[in-house]
Amino acid sequence: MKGYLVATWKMAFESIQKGQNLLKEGATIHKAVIEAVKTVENNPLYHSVGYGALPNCDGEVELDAAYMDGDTLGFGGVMGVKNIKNPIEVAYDLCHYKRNSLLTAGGAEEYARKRGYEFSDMLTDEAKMRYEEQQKNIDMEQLEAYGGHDTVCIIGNNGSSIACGVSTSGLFMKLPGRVGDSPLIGSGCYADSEIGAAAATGVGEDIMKGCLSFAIVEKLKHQVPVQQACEDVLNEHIARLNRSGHCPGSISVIAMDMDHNIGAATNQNAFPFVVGDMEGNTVLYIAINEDNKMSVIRPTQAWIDAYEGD
Ligand code: SD4
Repeated sequence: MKGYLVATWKMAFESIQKGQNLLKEGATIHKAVIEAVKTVENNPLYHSVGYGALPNCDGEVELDAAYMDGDTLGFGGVMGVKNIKNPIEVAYDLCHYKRNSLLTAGGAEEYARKRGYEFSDMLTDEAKMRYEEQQKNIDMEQLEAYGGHDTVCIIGNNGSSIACGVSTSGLFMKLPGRVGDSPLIGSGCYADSEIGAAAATGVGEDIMKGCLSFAIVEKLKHQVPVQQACEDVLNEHIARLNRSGHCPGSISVIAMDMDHNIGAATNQNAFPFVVGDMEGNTVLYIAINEDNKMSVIRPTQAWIDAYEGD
């Protein structure tokens, strides 16, 4: 499949439509990606990104976001920020500088305040309720990324420029201050307009062990086709984790090359992702992993109706 935009998870459907409309109106790839990510951040129905995201084990919403501009290799990221309405905007802002690219918690919040970004209480009543229900049974070693809890990663490519934006609240019930792969260049995302881009979602601790986004872009650099690159990197990494005796958590990846070819892979039964294609359509696909054999298909309406994640 080919497209201008690709995003993790079904929840990104409207945001990809938004990005496509912006591109049609002549917006830059950066504007299209940022506005698309913001659409997910602003929707309280999605429990892992921006407003409405699930909190850490102290009941506080801590958000991570990153942006990488494939033209300049400029990247920016914020980690563990509270009450910044659109963390992706601050990450994008930071990608323009050669220093101070990654800011954490208080420093990031102070920067955002000085630069005039909007602040808002990000904890919804529903997220608070889920937190109270969950509190009785947490095992820090078993925290998982799924069960309706997913990071948005959006890659956009206008043929000459590629970029990637990522936004997440990380893992539900994480320790305060915990940071996953999402805001880290090479792990959560990587973009190079001479090659392509990749992004990851799932258990950050396991994704970081393989710097998966960078690893996929490296394969693209050596002319491995994009679907193959996603599958090879994921399978090799899962095998490596298994050899170390470490049972890997959930991991899914997306990637795009500069010819707009798209790939996706997962170690889950099914991983939904959305493509804004070359004909102007917005299409939901699922990557399916059956006994380590990957396929990418369009889901049936019955599958969509039964889907319970974001
Ligand atoms: C993290 N990778 O913080 C993120 C969480 C995620 O789907 O992707 N959830 O580890």
